[in-house]
Amino acid sequence: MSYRIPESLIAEENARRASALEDEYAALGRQLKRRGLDIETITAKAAAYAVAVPTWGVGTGGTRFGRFPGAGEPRNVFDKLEDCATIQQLTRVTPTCSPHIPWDKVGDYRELAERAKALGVGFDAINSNTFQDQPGQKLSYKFGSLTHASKAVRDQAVAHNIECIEIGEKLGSKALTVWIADGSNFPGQSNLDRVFDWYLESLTAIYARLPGDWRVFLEHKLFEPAFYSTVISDWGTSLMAAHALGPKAFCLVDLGHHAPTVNVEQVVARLIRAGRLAGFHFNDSKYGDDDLDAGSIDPFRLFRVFNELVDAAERKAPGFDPAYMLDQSHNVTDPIESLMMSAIEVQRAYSQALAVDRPAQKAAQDDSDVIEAHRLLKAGFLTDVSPILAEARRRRGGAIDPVATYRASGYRARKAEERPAVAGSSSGIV
Ligand code: RM4
Ligand code: RM4
Ligand code: MN
Ligand code: MN
Repeated sequence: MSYRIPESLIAEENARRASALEDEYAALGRQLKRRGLDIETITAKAAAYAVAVPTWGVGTGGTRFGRFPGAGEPRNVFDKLEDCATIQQLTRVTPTCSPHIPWDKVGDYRELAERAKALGVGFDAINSNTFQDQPGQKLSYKFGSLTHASKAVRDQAVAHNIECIEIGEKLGSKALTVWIADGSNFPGQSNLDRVFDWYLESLTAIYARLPGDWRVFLEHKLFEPAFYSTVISDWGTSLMAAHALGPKAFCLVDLGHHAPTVNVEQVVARLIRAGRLAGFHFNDSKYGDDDLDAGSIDPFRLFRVFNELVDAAERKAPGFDPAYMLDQSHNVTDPIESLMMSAIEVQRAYSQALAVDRPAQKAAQDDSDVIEAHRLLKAGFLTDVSPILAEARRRRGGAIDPVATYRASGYRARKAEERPAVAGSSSGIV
């Protein structure tokens, strides 16, 4: 039997922290009340919030220079599900995981779906992969996939995406996320207009196979691995494609996929206005697509994104139903610890955005009172909502302090014994 953290350990750990939490929660409640805000409303919303864990995130990642595997890494998708379930068990904010094909390919998807159910996790959007060649694959993606100059390669990439939809149906997914590495490294290498035609042609074929209640998420990225041009480089290109494809096509915002000074929250506001915001791949970055832990570099940016989301939810923006996912690479940390922290950082940004006095801010905006409007926004960001997050976890059976509880359990050491390292493990981004 593989090790799972006993509920009794969570209860014991929580008991030691319960009275401090009660004290801090009551104090925060009083503070918020003085500001005209109700703590219980924010706690209920924070508790109902969910963000999906990427299955590829629970393995140790790497860079093009190397990868330093961690102990007890998941060796296959069943191991990955266990780790995802542990993250959910302690944080209660990650009830689903987002699978990646073929990294998570298995012979029997019914067995996989049953295992997930038994572990208490569901499946979010399924991700296709035409940015690597797989063993035994007939044609190479070296020079592109859905936009390759050869029709045969494009057809192969389309067929892979359709296979992903079929797998996703068996797992209970309701969306396909398409990120392609297609682009060029040299000016003149490809025709910037023609590749977009091929993209639309390929995506049209994939779109035609979407089940009625499915959506397709188009993920843009400005550079890497193509270093001169990327076919779906930015939200404008993504939105053009979504419009051309139809109402089930939406634009996915991976926070790391923009130029460093881009105002991402404004991109989010525009996509909401267009009714085409698919959702997010949360992560953080300092220089480029660094795939660092969400909220570790610029928590204020994360907050500003959520400020737009809360605003959209409160004004009931038409078609507003974003899917929330993490997408980051853990090269030097225990991925479970990183993912727990990141999920909580995302939930924190949401809760801080709920702590903005919006009617007062609107009045300040209408008066062109710049400082007051900004001050009200910052008041939300500067609210230490930690007691709200801990209380939301506690009420749902999670850990008041997930990282401390995880460490106390010795989970990783147990997995190191249970999961002897295998050559060519499919875990992580390598
Ligand atoms: C580094 C650096 C070093 C080189 C390695 C492979 O970025 O440029 O000089 O040895 O790459
Ligand atoms: C890409 C992109 C995709 C992810 C891969 C692994 O940069 O963010 O969403 O599937 O990485
Ligand atoms: Mn991504
Ligand atoms: Mn990325």
